[in-house]
Amino acid sequence: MSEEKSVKGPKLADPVKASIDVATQEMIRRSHDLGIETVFDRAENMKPCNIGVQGTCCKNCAMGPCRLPLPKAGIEGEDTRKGLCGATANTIAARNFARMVAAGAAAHSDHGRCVAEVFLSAARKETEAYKIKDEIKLRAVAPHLGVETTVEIDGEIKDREIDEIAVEVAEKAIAEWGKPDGELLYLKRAPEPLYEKWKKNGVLPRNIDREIVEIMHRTHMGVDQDYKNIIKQCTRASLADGWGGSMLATDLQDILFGTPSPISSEANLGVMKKDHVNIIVHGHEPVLSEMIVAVTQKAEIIEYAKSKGAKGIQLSGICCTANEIFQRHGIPHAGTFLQQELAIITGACDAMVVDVQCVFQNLANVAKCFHTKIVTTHPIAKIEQDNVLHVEFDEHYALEDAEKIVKMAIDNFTNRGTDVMIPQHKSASVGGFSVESILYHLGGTFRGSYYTLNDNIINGRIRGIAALAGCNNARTKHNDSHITLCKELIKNDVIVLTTGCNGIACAMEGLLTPESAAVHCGPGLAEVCETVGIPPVLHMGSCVDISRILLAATAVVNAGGLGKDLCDLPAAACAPEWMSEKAISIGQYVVSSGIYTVFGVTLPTSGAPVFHDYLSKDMEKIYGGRWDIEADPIKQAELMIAHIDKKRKELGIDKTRERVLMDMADRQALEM
Ligand code: SF4
Ligand code: MSK
Repeated sequence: MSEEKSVKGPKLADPVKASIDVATQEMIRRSHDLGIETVFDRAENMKPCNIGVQGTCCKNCAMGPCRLPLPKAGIEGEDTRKGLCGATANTIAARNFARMVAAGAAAHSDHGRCVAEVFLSAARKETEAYKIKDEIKLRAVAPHLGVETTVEIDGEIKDREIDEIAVEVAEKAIAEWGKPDGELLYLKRAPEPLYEKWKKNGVLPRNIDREIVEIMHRTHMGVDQDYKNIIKQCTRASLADGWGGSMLATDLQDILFGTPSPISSEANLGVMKKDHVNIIVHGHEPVLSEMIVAVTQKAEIIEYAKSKGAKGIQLSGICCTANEIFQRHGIPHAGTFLQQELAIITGACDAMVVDVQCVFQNLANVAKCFHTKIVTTHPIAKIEQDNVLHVEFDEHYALEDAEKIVKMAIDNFTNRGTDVMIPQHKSASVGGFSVESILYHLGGTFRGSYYTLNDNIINGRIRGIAALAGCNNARTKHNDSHITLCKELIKNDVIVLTTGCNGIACAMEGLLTPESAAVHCGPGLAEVCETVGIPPVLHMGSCVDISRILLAATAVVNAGGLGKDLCDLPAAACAPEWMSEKAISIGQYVVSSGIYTVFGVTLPTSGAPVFHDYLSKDMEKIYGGRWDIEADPIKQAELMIAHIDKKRKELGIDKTRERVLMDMADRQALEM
């Protein structure tokens, strides 16, 4: 039964209506008992602006804001709505959408740039803290950036020194943000027909920064006033994110910190420990969190914690920082985006260490009610409240900075009050499914391709592939769509690849375990999972790691039998609870890469139906992928499965068949 407290003043969220997660519900109740406001309550008291939701409010000059809501009766005849300058609803919605793409691409790509700069310091041996960890991946990535891995000496081909390769890779990578000519080097990693499609349509990104800057120029008052032309630039900037900044971030992080391979852990607020120093890292860049992991594992630091009366140090994470250290070290997830305030409300969080993106300013207000120290670490992301500490992280003194932060948290353990309540709920999880580790599990080192995965898709045991990603959104029930959609897909034999907060939600629900296959999957997928020993939901990392999904999909194409382009695959994507501008950039590059993509919640295009139709219909004719909008998670699954079935039919694999081992000739016969 739902509950709502009737008190005067601001409305309080109903815990049962706010989240499907019992730990979250418990902590919302506790926040009410303690009189602490959270995002769930704010969502009750502030409703979104209807015109903003429709995407048709323009504030790009001081003659506005010009607001162009859709008339209640709809548009009959010609759409005569216009702003003071004459901008149409389509122009305004497209400009707003483009600015979201620019912000999202900037966030991912600036993250990538930061990693590239640290990588260069490590390659040049200017820092002791960071070293090249995965030499195999460095050698694999180098050719994609035009860096030779071998050298001819006296007529003999020899491997080049790893340090030499690393410096050159770093320099080539950094150049991708601002080189004066050419195109992004990673674009050629895409299947050839897709690359050619981008080329033909004039959307090959020139460099990462330029495409983002150009969006800001084109959407300035009085510049680009053709929604189709604006969306073309959205495609170019978003590709610079997915196949540029994000992909570089993933590769360089893997080389520096290790390419993920399957690793087990736990997820939800119950991972916090009452008798331990609890440190939570939150944000996105593993450059900082990797150092915190290293410091918290040092024997003398653990001893220091014990000297303060703690039994040890419990490190956990929120948002994509959590995904980064989960996939490489098995550090547990404390929760998703919407649980950040709740982690402090446990009373047991001694320090929350944040860097960039998805960090609530209200953390500072919540922390005021407890002993929790909020530590900002990034020069571009400070919080103005005076109870927030800023320890600026410098890669040249990374371990020292991390040690300072960890010791601060340990010292703060003794200030913890007695009113501590950590929900007991947590679930086991297995993550670390990089493109490389999927190759090991679902491919075959023998053939060096995704052979087994393709074989199981062709024979129908696996119906198709779904990529799930994205945030939580306080306008929808926390984790409800993530979990309902995911369960519906695996029930229908669709294997799920997950990143971001969707991955954390699935971890909290126990869907990242091989055992969950027998409980939740259709018979085909269950059999594959059981045979290979994998979960039906493969956690592939953080938001920038959606680049892994692009490359995994490319590997599936290259393995043969499922078409020649990403748009041929029986695959679909969804961000059921999205909220961030990064999600819009992701959606645009996934669609422009040929994948049918459903967004939940709402899309800021509804006030401009012609523009919306362009995204949801016309884009498919150009790139093979298209946007769709559907708030109901069961319907999202139905749409995705219908698309997967359509692609199976086009591939000629729509008839359920007995499993047959196919040789290359059979596969070639299936090629379109
Ligand atoms: Fe209004 Fe045009 Fe200015 Fe936008 S750019 S605020 S539509 S006058
Ligand atoms: S953290 S962008 S809330 S997925 Fe990448 Fe989660 Fe969305 Fe932030």
